[in-house]
Amino acid sequence: MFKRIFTRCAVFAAGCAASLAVMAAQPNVVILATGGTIAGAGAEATNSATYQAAKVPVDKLIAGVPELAKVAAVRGEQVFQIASESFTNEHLLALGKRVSALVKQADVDGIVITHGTDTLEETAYFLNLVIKSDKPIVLVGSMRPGTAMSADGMLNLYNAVAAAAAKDARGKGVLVAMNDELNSGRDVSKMINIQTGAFKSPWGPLGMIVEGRNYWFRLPAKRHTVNSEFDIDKIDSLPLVGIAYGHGNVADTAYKALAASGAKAIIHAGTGNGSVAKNVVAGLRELRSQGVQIIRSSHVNAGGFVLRNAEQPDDQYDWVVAHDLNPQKARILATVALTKTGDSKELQRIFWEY
Ligand code: DAS
Repeated sequence: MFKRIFTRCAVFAAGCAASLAVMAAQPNVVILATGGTIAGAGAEATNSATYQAAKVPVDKLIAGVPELAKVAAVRGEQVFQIASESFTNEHLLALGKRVSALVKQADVDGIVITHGTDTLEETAYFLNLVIKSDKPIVLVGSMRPGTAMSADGMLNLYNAVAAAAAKDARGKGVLVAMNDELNSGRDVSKMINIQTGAFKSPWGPLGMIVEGRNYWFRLPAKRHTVNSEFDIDKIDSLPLVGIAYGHGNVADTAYKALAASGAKAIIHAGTGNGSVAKNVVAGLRELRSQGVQIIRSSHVNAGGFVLRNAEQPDDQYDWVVAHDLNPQKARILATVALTKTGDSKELQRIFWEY
């Protein structure tokens, strides 16, 4: 009888040791939840677009994907519970500082941020610029709430955690895991606002994630994270930068209103090659003379590309071009860059390098 009890204890102890060994071997991933559709809920399974965002708490998100435990030891923090169109510069700063504190911890191997899809691309680029770590930081959202048929949030979250737990995701900058793709936080944008394949990079994804494994095809070419000159720990406020849309029959009204509201820079979301209507040029030059930075971007959807002195004499007007960054990305870079310099030539260098 003693022999049987001893054998059972030995088996139990071996089981505990094995599970402890697995847990000890598993990477530690922290999920920072901010809200969005991935935390959304609709009334019916047919409601793929009619729902309330930012309802489901992080512990329920984690409980909803038990398979996460197979790829990482996961814990969650509810940083915000908002729809991401309502993100402010203060939200960006608070989230950035939490990420910065966590990546410094030896018991944190990677971070996942669940986020609304509307401004996910902005937050991803912001963190790409200011977090001084090569640990994987992966943003993830969903295009459908978890209550809908063929919801995409569960698999997106599983993929994001698997990527954040993987050593081969280190040093690639901030990543976005949506629809089985791994995109650069710099390049990716929400190109279609109703499909699970909404997120695209004009220059293609960095890789794919299939059944929890990463497959890489290219690396980021621009400066990010550890080789960025910006550091969230040295930023305590972010300047106001506005965006004004270029279109037919445009006037300089919006540009002047943004400047009057205190914008330190205005992103011109221009047509084509960031073109500026001739009856807006004088207004922009006047704002530049008052110290407001003018940054030409393009609102061409699948990827604008603005060249200096192509259709506008940027050297003569002392304007900056946003290179391949769309207006919302250009706003993020200008906001971060202006924490360090107000010199337009320095700003242009930064737009070429980041
Ligand atoms: N309102 C959107 C947001 O929170 C919902 C979503 O698509 O995540 O960004």
